[in-house]
Amino acid sequence: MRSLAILDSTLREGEQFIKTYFSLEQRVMIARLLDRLGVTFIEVPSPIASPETREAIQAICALNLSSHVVAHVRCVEADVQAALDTDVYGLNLFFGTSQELRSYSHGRRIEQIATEAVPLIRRIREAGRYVRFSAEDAFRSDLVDLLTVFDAVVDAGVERIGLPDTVGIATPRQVDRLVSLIASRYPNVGIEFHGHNDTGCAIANTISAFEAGADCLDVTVMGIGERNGIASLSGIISQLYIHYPDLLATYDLTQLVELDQYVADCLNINIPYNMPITAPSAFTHRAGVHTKAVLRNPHAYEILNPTDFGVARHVDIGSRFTGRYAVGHRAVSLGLQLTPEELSRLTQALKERAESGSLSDEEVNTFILAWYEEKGSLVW
Ligand code: HCA
Ligand code: CU
Repeated sequence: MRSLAILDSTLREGEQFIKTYFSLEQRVMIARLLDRLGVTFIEVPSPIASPETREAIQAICALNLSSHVVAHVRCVEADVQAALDTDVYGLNLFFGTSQELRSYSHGRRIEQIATEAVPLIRRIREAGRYVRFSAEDAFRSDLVDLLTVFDAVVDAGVERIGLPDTVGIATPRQVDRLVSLIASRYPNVGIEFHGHNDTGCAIANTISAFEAGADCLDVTVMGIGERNGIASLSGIISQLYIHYPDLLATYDLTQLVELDQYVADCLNINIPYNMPITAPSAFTHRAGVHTKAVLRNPHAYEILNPTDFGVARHVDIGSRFTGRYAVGHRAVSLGLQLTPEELSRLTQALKERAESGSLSDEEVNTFILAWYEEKGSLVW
């Protein structure tokens, strides 16, 4: 079986999201929750960012988690030294290789990038730490430039090379091609993929990278990050759960909802309505056609079993699209016996009532009970 590492970057990329500010206590709590879930890597910012950040990194390292703590650092002597002076497991180096970043960000030529990165990689290896090198903006980089840099850093001893789609420009097919090419050229190092969501392709691109040979996938909780973020942890987990369940054997998936909710609370936001698995409506069924089938067998419209994630399925019957079968089911759960003819009339009445606005579960129950009593008074 292939192995796969999930790298969660909520504490690094996630802090680059406009709404994020994590206190020390929150950073530590997020690391604990990620560890409980079972991610392989927890990425933290460079300790050079601030004394508070350094303190948080050390506090997280002191937890002795099973997840490996890796610091995201520029290929700069001072940054590397600061990270080596902490107890992190490893260093995730990055250097922009595209024309855009070389012109407007750091101003280096390709040869200079390799020359500056190589001694730092050697140093990190000599210090006995894990090291990964990412070519920032890989998908807008010239292929020859990319290979020039990767040849040098692989030779210097990196354990993984990173292919970030920094601006979210790639299509799943482009990701497949580049990752396949890099995987066949460097069979002895791992490949990490980091996909931004500017065009909504982050999850698709990240899965495409895995299928093409990447062995480390970057995510953040709810996909938070720079601009509109990267692939979400729950999105990647949902795909793996369906297509590669063995890779999640060591994960405790029941932690996911608590983790997303915790980070949402830190940010003072709701979990987005379309978040895989953790959205409040992720397991809610509404239309009559759906609810009928789901009540017979959830598998009809569900590919993820909510109980595996510690959450409950919800069958909504308070809309104008409600159906007889689901309404009958609810009536039975309320202890009512209805004839087929009564059930048809009740369903019709409920649909008419819902034309002026959907009803909550409680409102539906009240409506059904009131309708039943009314019917009784008409009968008796
Ligand atoms: C950044 C850019 C980065 C780095 C990813 C990586 C990106 O915010 O510094 O190190 O692999 O998207 O390129 O997040
Ligand atoms: Cu990024």
